[in-house]
Amino acid sequence: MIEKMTTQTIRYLAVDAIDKAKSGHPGLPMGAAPMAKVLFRDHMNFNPEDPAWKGRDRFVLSAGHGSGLLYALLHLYDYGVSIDDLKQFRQVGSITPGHPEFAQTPGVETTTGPLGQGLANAVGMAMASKKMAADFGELFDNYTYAIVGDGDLMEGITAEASSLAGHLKLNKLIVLYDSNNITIDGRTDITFSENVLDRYKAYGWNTIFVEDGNDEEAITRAIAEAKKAEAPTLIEIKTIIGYGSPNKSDSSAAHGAPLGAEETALTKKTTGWDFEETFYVPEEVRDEFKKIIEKKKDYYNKWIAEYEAAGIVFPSIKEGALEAMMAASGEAKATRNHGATMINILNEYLPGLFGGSADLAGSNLTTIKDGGFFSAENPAGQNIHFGIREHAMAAIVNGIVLHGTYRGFDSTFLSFADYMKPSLRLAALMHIPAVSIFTHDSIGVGEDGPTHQPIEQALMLRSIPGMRVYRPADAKETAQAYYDAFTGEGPASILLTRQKLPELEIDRAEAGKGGYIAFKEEEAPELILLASGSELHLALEVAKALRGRVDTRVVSMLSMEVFEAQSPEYKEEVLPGSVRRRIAIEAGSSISWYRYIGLDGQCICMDRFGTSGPGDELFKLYGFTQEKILEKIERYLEDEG
Ligand SMILES: Cc1ncc(C[n+]2csc(CCOP(=O)(O)OP(=O)(O)O)c2C)c(N)n1
Ligand SMILES: [Mg+2]
Repeated sequence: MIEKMTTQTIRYLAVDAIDKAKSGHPGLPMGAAPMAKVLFRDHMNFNPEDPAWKGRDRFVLSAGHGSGLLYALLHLYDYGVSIDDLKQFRQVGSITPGHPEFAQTPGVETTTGPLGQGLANAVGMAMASKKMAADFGELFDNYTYAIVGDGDLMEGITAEASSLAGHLKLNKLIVLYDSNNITIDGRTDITFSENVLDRYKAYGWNTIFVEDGNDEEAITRAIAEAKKAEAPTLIEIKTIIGYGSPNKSDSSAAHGAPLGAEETALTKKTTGWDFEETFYVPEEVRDEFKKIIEKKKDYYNKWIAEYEAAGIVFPSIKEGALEAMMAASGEAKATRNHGATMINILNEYLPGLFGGSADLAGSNLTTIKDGGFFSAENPAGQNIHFGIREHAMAAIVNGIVLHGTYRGFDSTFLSFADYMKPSLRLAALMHIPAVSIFTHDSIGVGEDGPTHQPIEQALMLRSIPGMRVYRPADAKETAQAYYDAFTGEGPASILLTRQKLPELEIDRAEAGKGGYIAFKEEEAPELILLASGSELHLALEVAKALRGRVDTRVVSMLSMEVFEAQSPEYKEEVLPGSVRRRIAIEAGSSISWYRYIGLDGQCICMDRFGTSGPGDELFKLYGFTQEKILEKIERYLEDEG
């Protein structure tokens, strides 16, 4: 009796919250309540009083539209989500937003909603747990659980992440599949006909099938079995979406609209829930959850005692990283080569670097020497071979960072940043310090042609709120970019060249401010050239050639976002409002630059795709030479007067 009541309490807290909000997705919570209930009750180790406890099991609701289910559980487990909070579901400023959002609700491990991201985050979390166990001991060898729906399993990112998880034998990753054969447009037979468990077997996963999503005994047994496996496990659990609703269950009508007062009343009556009151939690149900919490706390206290006895010390940051990186520079090289130097110096100062490349390690140059490669056999490895799986790579790095101990990073060619965009966006939304290193910047890539020459990717990255984008011009700017990216707040992208660039002899005192004066005018600036990366060199040459003709200042725009964060006084000092003649030079889309050039300025940029050919010839072909730029400036000065 009490068992049925606890399950129904979870279901109807979600249903009532959705009805009250007149918005939300009741179908998943109603169908998946039993699996979530036994997972939390019988298997997950957690302590609501210490949500950041390093030894906790992680839970990801990848099917984030089912947020009502998670909030009901967080309420019943005393995470600080009150009945009033449930009544504020989906309202402005509430801790119960439409989809689960990291850092807004205690107990929410990651932001989910864009389908597929959550499972890939869970893979990253499971990798971080494996590494922690290898680095700091078995106390950290926790489980990672996820609930996914049909939608998650259709998404490509899930295939990438699951393939890697199988390869890495992440045996402590357990995924519950809410298999209800329904998505928004109807039954899954209109789009989805592969045998999912066979697919996962082929990925190297352990698979289990549970025929009846209401058979709580069978589900808890399946999870117990999964915990013994030597590979990650997918448990397909057949459920009925909107379970219990006479007119909406087993149809997409239950997916994304409130049941409504009438249907809710009918559903409650049909399923033997006789309480009139909405948001009702029977006393005996409250007592039941209290008992479970006490048991969880016993385990937690035992864990803490063992942890304290073990005297585990987490390494801390050493002072002096930026100085060491600045001192290492000097020789003219491609900025990707400077990057290789910087990440290896950083590794001596910053503990916990953990990341790698999507099959381009030899090109991205992001490998940590002597760090070893992470694998089933070597879970202490610091470098990750992600394989050619860019989208999952970025989401896995989010999972690694969210896990809380490691500084995750990824790398690929800049032109493939688009493959990662949905996960980069979520890193920014969560404001987590995931770092991406993108090499093979601009038409400088050359012979591989327009498919590989990024034109609009810097713009794309800069358009993500909270993403710090760095496009360094030489070794010292690369040092600054790496230091800032890995020690600052929120995500960062570093854009690096494949072609060699000269080393600049300029004052770097203000390089940490994102934009700074790289070449000072003789008396008062009559023209400002703004540039970043490889084009900064060109801008400096041009400014020197203009001596005597027009008094020119060059501003290096290493990072627009960092510059924007400076004081209005500093920004005015670097870009005085009175100087209206401004020219931005960047071998990429001009759109980023309009915020700086004003109505009287001009862009010398790349607003078209490039072509296959040697990089230096392409710079000539598209007008990125001193001569061509001087001609343009001459015309500009004539037009502007
Ligand atoms: C990337 C992405 N595409 C589309 C959506 C919109 N969407 C939300 S839920 C959903 C259907 C999901 O079906 P399923 O996972 O089976 O959930 P169920 O209907 O069973 O609750 C879709 C298409 C989304 N949230 N994310
Ligand atoms: Mg479904």
